[in-house]
Amino acid sequence: MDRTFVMVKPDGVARGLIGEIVSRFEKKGLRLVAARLEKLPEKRVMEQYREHLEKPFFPSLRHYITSGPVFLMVWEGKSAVTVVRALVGETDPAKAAPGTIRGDFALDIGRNVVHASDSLESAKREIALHFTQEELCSYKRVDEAVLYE
Ligand code: IDP
Ligand code: MG
Repeated sequence: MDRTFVMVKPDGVARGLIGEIVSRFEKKGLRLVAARLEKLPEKRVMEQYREHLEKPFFPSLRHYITSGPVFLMVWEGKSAVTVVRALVGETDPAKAAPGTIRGDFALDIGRNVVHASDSLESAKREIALHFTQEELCSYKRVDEAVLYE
């Protein structure tokens, strides 16, 4: 079982897409382990996007991510990192396939609705950045007996 970090960005929250996005991961069979609605402090945004600090788009990314509340989540399941990235779609919504979250709900790379960890390593780092160990819930879905071989 892997864990991954997912965040509905301020545009997604403001557009009322939290439920739709949560629903897609639930239907896939993933298990929600933690969640919180929060306006991110600058410091955590810098940590979250540390690989992009020097990129030309970073100032606008930082401004946008702190412009309103985000919905932070941890999802767990078989190959969760890979599965969630596939459900989210490509970074640029213009290239994201229909059926993906970005493919279905976004137009602009700077307003692409959702973030998801890109590797197990970044998932581990991002989960620890936003959640304490105590906030990560341990339970089973009743359908897990038939979801897995
Ligand atoms: P990802 O979110 O698909 O992992 P990254 O390359 O890690 O994509 O970029 C992080 C975020 O930075 C993107 O989701 C997007 O919001 C923003 N971003 C990336 N590239 C650009 C760009 O060229 N212009 C504006 N924003 C960008
Ligand atoms: Mg990324």
